[in-house]
Amino acid sequence: MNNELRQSSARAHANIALIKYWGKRNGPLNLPAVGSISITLAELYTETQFSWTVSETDTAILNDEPDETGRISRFVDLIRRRADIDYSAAISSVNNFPTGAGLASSASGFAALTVAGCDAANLNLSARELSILARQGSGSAARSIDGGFVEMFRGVRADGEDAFATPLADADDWPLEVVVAITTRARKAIDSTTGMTDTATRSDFFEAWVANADGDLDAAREAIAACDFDALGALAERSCLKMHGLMLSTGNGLIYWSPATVATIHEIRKLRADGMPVYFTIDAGPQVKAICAPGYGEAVAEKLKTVPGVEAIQRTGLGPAARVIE
Ligand code: 2P0
Repeated sequence: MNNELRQSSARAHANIALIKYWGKRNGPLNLPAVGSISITLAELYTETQFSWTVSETDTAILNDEPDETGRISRFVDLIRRRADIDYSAAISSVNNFPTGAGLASSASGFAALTVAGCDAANLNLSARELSILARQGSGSAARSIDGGFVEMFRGVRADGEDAFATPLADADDWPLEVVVAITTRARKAIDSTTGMTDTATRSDFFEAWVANADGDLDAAREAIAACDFDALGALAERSCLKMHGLMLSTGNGLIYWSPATVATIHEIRKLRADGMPVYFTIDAGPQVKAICAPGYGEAVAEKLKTVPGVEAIQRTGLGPAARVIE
């Protein structure tokens, strides 16, 4: 039992996968069916304050709204068990970007919670241990523990100790730029966890998706090592389209795109045909993320602003690892 009522705050950045994670090999431990490769984003982040309290219950306020799902409290149980603490937790978390709309808020959210909670519990965990813990909150959160270019391993073990993320390259090694085209700020109808379960059990294409993942990961790792923008961009676009094909092919036919999503895809392909180094990726939501070669973010943002239905544009570079803040 730790008698000290410590508190801590952490900041973790959102990430977007260039080679996508979709589907689980184990639900409760959040073990991914495929590995993934992501970039961590500088300008999109979550800040979380975590305090131990003598209250009877946990409280978690996420962007001014109480968490009524119990998901946060179940995650804090993992920290309590590990640190042998039986206090309740008071958590307050703020995203500087729209929540639950395909901008990876669960990634930065659970990564920030992991770092702040472990610090408040006086646990001194390695980045790998933090990633394994964050994964149990949300699969993509394992990647937001690290900065720059990050690879998440699928792992084969039943206990998940080999399913963690690790950095491939620093943000400064290859300062790609990202332009996020926000096409709606509404929360998505089907959350990722539900969508993934639906896909794994109901898409005829799921086995092919899993069988081809390692080849995409190998090729993306090589493209990052060589700073080969066209190779990485083409792989990212294809991984995104394969994932959305999988989503479309479930029994429920998951369609995360809006008309403006499709319009933005076509604009990005037109820009590329005109010589602009830009590729798109899209997650479980309607926003389009344009991946731009260094120095092209501003020009791409100016073009995407004019696409009908694009409500807002957010530009970002690549960001750092999750960390404790004052
Ligand atoms: C990714 N996504 O690789 C993929 C691409 C969305 C589309 O990881 O069930 O919120 O908590 O593990 O991490 C979003 O899924 O899902 C996600 P859970 P998560 O970024």
